[in-house]
Amino acid sequence: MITLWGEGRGFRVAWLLEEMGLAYRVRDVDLLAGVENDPEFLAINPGGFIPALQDGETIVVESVAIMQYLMGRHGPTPMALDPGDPAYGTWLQFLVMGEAGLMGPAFFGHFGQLFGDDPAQPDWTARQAMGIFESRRGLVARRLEKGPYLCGEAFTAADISVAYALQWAGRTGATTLTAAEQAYLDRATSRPAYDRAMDSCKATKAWVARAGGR
Ligand SMILES: N[C@@H](CCC(=O)N[C@@H](CS)C(=O)NCC(=O)O)C(=O)O
Repeated sequence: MITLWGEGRGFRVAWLLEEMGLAYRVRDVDLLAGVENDPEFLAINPGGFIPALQDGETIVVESVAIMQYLMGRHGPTPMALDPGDPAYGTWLQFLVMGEAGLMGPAFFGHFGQLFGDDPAQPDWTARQAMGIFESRRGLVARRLEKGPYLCGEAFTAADISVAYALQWAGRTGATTLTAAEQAYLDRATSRPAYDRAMDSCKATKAWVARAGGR
């Protein structure tokens, strides 16, 4: 049985697990309670961050690496494009960019602005991080002018990676989503696998409900 340790970006993993029809359980990890109080989790990821995936003897951290692991180890799946597919490069680019160019920068940019020394005057790092988020977001917008999903007509894991980041940015107030981004998220999250992942990720579901979303 696959175990997903922790939610947060682990929601991406739960969504993919549901899309692939793989059995799993979610083990809650409460970072706010102090990860040092959770030795069972620290034995899985001594780094103390979430998510982590446990699949038999294999443990993987980094949400996008976990996604690639699942598609490689438990595929084939329509969530992954074949290297021979003309859109393979685009797929890989947006799969990685969802975290490296969107979620990571938005997290540090937004919280750097909110909790920096002077919220009225965000420092260089916070401004730079939000600038990176905005430029990558522009690439997503240009891509979505060409089709309903990042790789055209087919919904893939690249959409899970990017949609999670856009949702987070909208929910936290890091940005105001455009009508096109909102329409994209509405399409992506209308999938039954999304609802099932929400049901598995109880902390995420509660947070989203507090934020007034779905
Ligand atoms: N790039 C990582 C980011 C992981 C990350 O920052 N997770 C947050 C919660 S969603 C966390 O555990 N923060 C505490 C820490 O990094 O020590 C991923 O995609 O999995």
